[in-house]
Amino acid sequence: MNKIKPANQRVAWKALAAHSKQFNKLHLRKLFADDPKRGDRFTAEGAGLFLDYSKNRLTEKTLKLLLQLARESDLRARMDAMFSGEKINLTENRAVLHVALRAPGDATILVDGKNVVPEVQAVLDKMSAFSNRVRAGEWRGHSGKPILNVINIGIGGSDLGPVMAYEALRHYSNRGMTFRFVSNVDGIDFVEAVHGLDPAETLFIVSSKTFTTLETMTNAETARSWLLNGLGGDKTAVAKHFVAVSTNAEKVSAFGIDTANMFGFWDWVGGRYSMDSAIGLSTMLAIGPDHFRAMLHGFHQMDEHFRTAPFEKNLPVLMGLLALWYTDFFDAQTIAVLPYEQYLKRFPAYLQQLTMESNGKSVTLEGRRVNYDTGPIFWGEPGTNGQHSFYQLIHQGTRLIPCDFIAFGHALTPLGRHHDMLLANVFAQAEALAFGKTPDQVKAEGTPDWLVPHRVFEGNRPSNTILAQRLTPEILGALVALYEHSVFTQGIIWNINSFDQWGVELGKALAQRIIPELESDAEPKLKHDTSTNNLIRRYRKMKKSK
Ligand code: G6Q
Repeated sequence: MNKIKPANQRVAWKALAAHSKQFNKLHLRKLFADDPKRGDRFTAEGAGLFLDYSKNRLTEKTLKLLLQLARESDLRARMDAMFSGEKINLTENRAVLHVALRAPGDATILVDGKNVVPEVQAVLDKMSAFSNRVRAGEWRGHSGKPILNVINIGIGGSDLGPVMAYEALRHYSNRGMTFRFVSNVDGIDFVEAVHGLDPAETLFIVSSKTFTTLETMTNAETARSWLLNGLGGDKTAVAKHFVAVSTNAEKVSAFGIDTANMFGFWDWVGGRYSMDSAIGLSTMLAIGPDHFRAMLHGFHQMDEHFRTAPFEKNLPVLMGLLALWYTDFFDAQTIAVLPYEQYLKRFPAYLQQLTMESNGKSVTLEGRRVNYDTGPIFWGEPGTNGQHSFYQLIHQGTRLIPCDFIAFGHALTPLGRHHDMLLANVFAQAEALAFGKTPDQVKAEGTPDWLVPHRVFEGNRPSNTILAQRLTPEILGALVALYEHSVFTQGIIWNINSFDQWGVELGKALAQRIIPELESDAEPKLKHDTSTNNLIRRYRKMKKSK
């Protein structure tokens, strides 16, 4: 590959570094006062989402330089490489083609000379046929009862997307069915997931790309025992109560699941980019194939927007650049994502994996240590709850925390004045963060002098506001794709691999070594550091004493 200039050696980066200094003095109050059109100017729309990014520390010049940085970083060419199936995940020698999962049926996307779109469509059709049968009560359990409970067993990318999508689209879900999710190897997760359920009416989806993941395989084995215990021990029951989502047919069959009931995907779908693949089977069972297809359409709309919109009007590009702007030029450590929509309560958790597993990297694609900051920490909670807890720090703390507010024009179930109040709050928060309250304003309210500093709001705290008409399956797809491509944009500029996750390996390997040390009857010869050795010994003692 071409030798790429370190990101911070690019002309635009250096210009941004110099330019960022002027923001020490430049307040959003002034930026708005000086430009009556600012609130219209810094907005963009695409795939049903409206982005207001005017309440950011930026001027036309900032935007120009950020866009120049994107161009200097070859963003357009790298996007084309991803969309055309090039193996841009260099460390795993894989294409990165989640966009193929939502491409229209007549599209052509080649991987190693083979069009993958027909295979994607075939899996979707198979998922649809299966979902329809289960939802209609035609797929019967071992004892002839219809399936009323679906439990997805998976972790990481095979869990967070499905849970988030189920919660987000619950309004559209079949309320006659129960959906639960088991991820943690902590047995309590399983115990609670099956609590009160009848095995005869329960279907397990074992979702694991590799079908080797410790947590998932442990939970799947436990689920099989639970089912067989509940159904009298007849092993043929497994076929009616277990299906698999995996790329590993051999392991699926070894577990005892008929590969006819396996839904496949491909190595070019990364775990955290897989909620729109067969990993979304639980989502499809909940909301039905039509809504699932609508979600894919929303993803695709945003893919097309990202691929074709000029950078200055391109939502993922703009959001990616803004995230980078604060991370690298203002030393911001985190970004808060604050959905004013209760159904999106798991969206921040989902985004944590998408953003941090993707861009939590400290070497470039060529393996050189970066000397600039990469992936910020993402976190958040739905509004208005967060307002009564951590917003204090965002408003008056010492740290700069850019916020993404997400809100909708309509509640899915309107209830009196609730929605107006909810939206009033989101607009008020963004306004308060940007403009704050000066000492003079505080004094003018009759506040005694000694109290004034405590009641001052500096303001100048940046935020994006994302609005959509209502939370539909399409809009959820567009929203997820927005963040996927924003993450991509950042990763390209930082010149890191957003698509591997070697950082999760070491702990996994060490745990495998420690498991027998905890379980062996004989006292093990421990060769860890003294802290780890002591902890292991103490745990062994704790196990023995009641
Ligand atoms: C995501 C990661 C990771 C993965 C889980 C589960 O991008 O690869 O979170 O999804 O480790 O892996 P399996 O699906 O193979 O069980």
